[in-house]
Amino acid sequence: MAFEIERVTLRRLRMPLVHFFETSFGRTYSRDIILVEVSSGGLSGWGEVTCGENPFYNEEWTDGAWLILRDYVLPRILHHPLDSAASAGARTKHIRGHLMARGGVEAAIWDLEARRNGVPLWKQIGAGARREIPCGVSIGIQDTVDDLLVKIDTELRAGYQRIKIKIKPGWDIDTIREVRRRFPETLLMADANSAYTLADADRLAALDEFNLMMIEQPLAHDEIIDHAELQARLRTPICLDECIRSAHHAGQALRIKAGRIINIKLGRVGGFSEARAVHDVAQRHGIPVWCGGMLEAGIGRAHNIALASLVNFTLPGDVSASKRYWKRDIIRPEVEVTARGTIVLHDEPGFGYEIDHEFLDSVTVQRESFN
Ligand code: OSB
Ligand code: MG
Repeated sequence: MAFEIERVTLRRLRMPLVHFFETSFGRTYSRDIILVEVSSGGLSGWGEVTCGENPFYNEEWTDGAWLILRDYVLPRILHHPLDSAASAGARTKHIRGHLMARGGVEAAIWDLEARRNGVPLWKQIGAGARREIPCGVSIGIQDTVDDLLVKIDTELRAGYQRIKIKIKPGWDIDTIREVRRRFPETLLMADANSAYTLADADRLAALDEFNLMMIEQPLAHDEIIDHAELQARLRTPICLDECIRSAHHAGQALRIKAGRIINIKLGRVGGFSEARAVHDVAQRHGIPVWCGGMLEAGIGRAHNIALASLVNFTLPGDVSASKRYWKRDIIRPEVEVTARGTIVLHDEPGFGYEIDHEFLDSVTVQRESFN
């Protein structure tokens, strides 16, 4: 049944991380996160814009996302009849890029649609292939290898099924050798966030001996041809993250064998419709996917959990417990991980958790409603 978005509220939250998170492109101590609330017929759907505070992972950043939403996305969404959440993405297709900003709105509309139908979001997107999502953790670059080993040990004791560590030139071969010496059997992978070039192929091939599950996005954020060349020289599977922004990209990358695994991030591809399409392309190629993370607060985290219950999300993802990021999350209950290293799906309508409005208000630094 068609519906119309009558009001959109944007909120900008400021939430300090419990521990800094360092990647090859820099260190984050605190997150600035935009939440999108779309309202229609007395119901609200919620989405999270997953871009960083700086345009370093991709070109998007919080300040820019606010402006794109205000000036370009929301005018196309408000008071326009929508047949379904699946048709929402097309309303902003004329905007080049800015997929995380657009994806935050698209995801909110899916959440709204699920609530209108009284079903959990995972059901609304056609997922629910498993009741429990297998979970891994992403561990940033630390000040010392000892710090890293302690962190890995803590996460394994908590039950997480696989460990991803961030790497960059100088924090790679020797670091991974130490990790492997201490944890010979652990499912282990490394994420370079585009820190290398094809000239580093020998250095990356030296990682083959450590039996990594995969190396994530070793080369440029916008590059697939070099990844194909590198993959041909590595035994370790390459997992593509930054360079896959659409199902079309995924199809091209898999056709030229640029990687053997895809990390799907809801925001990076512009929302649930495209995430599902990327998932389907990978499945047709016999390529497994897993759900990436962007240090989300509770709402983005809950959306990731729904997404990760699609059938081809067969590998443990980067979706983990709220308490790894936040002293207190904006949802109740917080996202928790079982001793088996899984997150159990919730059955409530929409994204499946309550918003802790009092706490949300206390971390909101900017708010604007549009109607
Ligand atoms: O490349 O997967 C990435 C965080 C910010 C930006 C990029 C990435 C990440 C992570 C963290 O690896 C995943 C998470 O725990 O949310
Ligand atoms: Mg990554």
